[in-house]
Amino acid sequence: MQAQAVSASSETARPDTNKHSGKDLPLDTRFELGDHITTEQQEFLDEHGFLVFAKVASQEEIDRLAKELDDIEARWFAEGRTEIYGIPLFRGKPDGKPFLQRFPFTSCFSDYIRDFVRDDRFAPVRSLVGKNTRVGDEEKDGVVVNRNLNVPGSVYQRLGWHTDGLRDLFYLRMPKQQLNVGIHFDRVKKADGGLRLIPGSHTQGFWSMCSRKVYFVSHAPDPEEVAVETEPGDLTVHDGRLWHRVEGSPHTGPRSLRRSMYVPYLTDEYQPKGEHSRTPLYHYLGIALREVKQALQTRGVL
Ligand SMILES: O=C(O)CCC(=O)C(=O)O
Ligand SMILES: [Fe+2]
Repeated sequence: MQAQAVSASSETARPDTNKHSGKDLPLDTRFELGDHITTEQQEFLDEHGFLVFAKVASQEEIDRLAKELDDIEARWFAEGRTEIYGIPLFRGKPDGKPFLQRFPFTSCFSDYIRDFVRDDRFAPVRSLVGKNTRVGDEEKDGVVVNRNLNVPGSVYQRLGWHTDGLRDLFYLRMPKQQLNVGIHFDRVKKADGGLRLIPGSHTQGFWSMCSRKVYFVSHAPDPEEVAVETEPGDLTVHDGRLWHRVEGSPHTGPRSLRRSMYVPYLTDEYQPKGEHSRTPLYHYLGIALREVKQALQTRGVL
């Protein structure tokens, strides 16, 4: 079965009325971010585990964020960095030129990004996470930017099925709600790949969360998945307990570029990382896989 598309063409700018329950709104509803979260929006999130807010950032802001990334990339290359605060950089080599594909902790390296993620417009989104949220600039992986690209030499075209609660599952505890707030830089329609998620899977039980898919290995479309379509500047919120994946772009070259920025708004115990933080074990597996992939690509096997 084909994934439904959460489409840009559906209604936007829904007024704050509560004539019907947010649960009944179409899965492709694009909400408008106002100065508070409406009842409908909260009900939609509770039911389905995600929300899409249309055009929360302007094109100028997206362009500026993209430029900040280029500057950070140049700086990290000049310094010969392979990891930041223990988190490895995903470094592809499209056309033989180094290209970073996952940037952790960006707000520690750009004042613009640091200020941007603290802008007042995000206050209602932060209120979804909790009462006194902080920006986790140097916690977890910080403000992360992904650059998916489909060209030979890319190390990050797509991402397999997962929930973001793997660490908790490892310790045999049920992950708590963790809301991921993403800013999307590019126009990505269902046919362009992009974020896929299984609505409602955030309320699944422990074993389903462990075993419904093979973490990161399984890429096959699910009959219940929806495709989250985005326009530049859209903001998405998804519950980390949802099953989700990133479908690779069928295009190649620049047309396949997909950039997403995730902001950790946190309420739990402050756990900062720094220059001397150790690399989490599971990242070594990722490093090895990316190296094998690149070696195979270089030899023309992939
Ligand atoms: O790129 C995205 O939109 C999602 C990435 C993701 O799910 C993750 O990094 O855990
Ligand atoms: Fe994820």
